[in-house]
Amino acid sequence: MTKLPNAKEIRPAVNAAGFRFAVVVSRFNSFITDRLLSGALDALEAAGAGAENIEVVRVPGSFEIPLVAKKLGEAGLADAVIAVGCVLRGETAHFDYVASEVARGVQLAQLDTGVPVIFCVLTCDTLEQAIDRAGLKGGNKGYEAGMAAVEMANLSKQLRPAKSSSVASNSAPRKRR
Ligand code: INI
Repeated sequence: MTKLPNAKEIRPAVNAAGFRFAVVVSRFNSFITDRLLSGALDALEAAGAGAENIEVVRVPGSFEIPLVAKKLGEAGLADAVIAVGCVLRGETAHFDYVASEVARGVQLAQLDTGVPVIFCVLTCDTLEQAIDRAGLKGGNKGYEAGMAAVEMANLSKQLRPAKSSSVASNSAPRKRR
């Protein structure tokens, strides 16, 4: 049981109305990424996002996702971006480079711009594993990503810096000089 039952908790709403979203989708492995995209769009629609507030941008491969996510964030075109890709392990080290760079780049994009970028890039050993995660057999990671985007858009709005500092209210009033 918690020792501080009255501690303040910031709970983001799961309501997408009024927010703008962008989905950056890799064409590489589109058999999988198209399904992840559908899942993400289903989630945004279920949460109340308007179609006119959703932008879908396609890129050649997962490696290209971070740059576009960053540009969307910088341009203020979205309250949250969803990065959709699928990297499948092949016989060479290419997988490792693409997988690690897209993860690193997506994290940098959101930290640099302050706009949440949801990581919906599958990194799988086999096509079978990707199929399992793209809603063809079980759950769709795209749907989860869509919901995460709605939550992060709300949370970011709630955590926007206030015009007058609320921290200051905890400290002694400053004397005028
Ligand atoms: N891109 C992917 O999204 N998934 C892959 O599995 C993949 N593999 O295996 O090569 C892949 N390669 C393309 C890469 O993302 C770039 O588009 C390409 O290297 C051009 O920069």
